[in-house]
Amino acid sequence: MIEQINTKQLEVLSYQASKKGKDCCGDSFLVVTKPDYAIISIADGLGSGVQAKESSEIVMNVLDKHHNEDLHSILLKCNDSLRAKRGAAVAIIKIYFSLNEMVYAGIGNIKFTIISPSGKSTYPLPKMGFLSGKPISIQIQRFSYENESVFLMSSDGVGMIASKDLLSYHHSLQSIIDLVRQQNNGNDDVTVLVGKIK
Ligand SMILES: [Mn+2]
Repeated sequence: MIEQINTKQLEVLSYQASKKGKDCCGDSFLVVTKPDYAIISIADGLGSGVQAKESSEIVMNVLDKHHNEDLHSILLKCNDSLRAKRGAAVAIIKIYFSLNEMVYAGIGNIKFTIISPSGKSTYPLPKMGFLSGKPISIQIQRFSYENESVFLMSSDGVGMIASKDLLSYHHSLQSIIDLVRQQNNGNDDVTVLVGKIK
């Protein structure tokens, strides 16, 4: 399933597929676009199937309700929401358009890379672990970006695709999605968000 979001400031394409033999994907994602900021996030529920989906969906629902808050308090709320649930890995970016800045926080294995028009790539590393209601240490990373930067966020089912290659300017957003689809072997849930900040 491919979905597209296109606003004045942001274009995002998403692709999601379930693990082979599963009728639902344990990953969830959310894109929120506002005039002055945007939120982009993927959560990967531990395991697969319905219980994984439940955890990742809870996180996205919390995020959807609190996207106007700062990333630190959003993450604490997401973590709290998973008490007595399976748990989830998550990465969130919040883009502040007028500042040309974004903040990033990640816990667990969701990859995020952003490449500037001149080819400079930034890939903030997540903290190890996952959200499960237990105390977490949150690390917020803030960096500036140039307009026309391209980014990729993906769950671990996307595997060993070099994001640098993916994001080279020879590819359109659609061709990046096509490449991910071609390489998908069905061994895990797959979620990918590729976007361009205009
Ligand atoms: Mn996974």
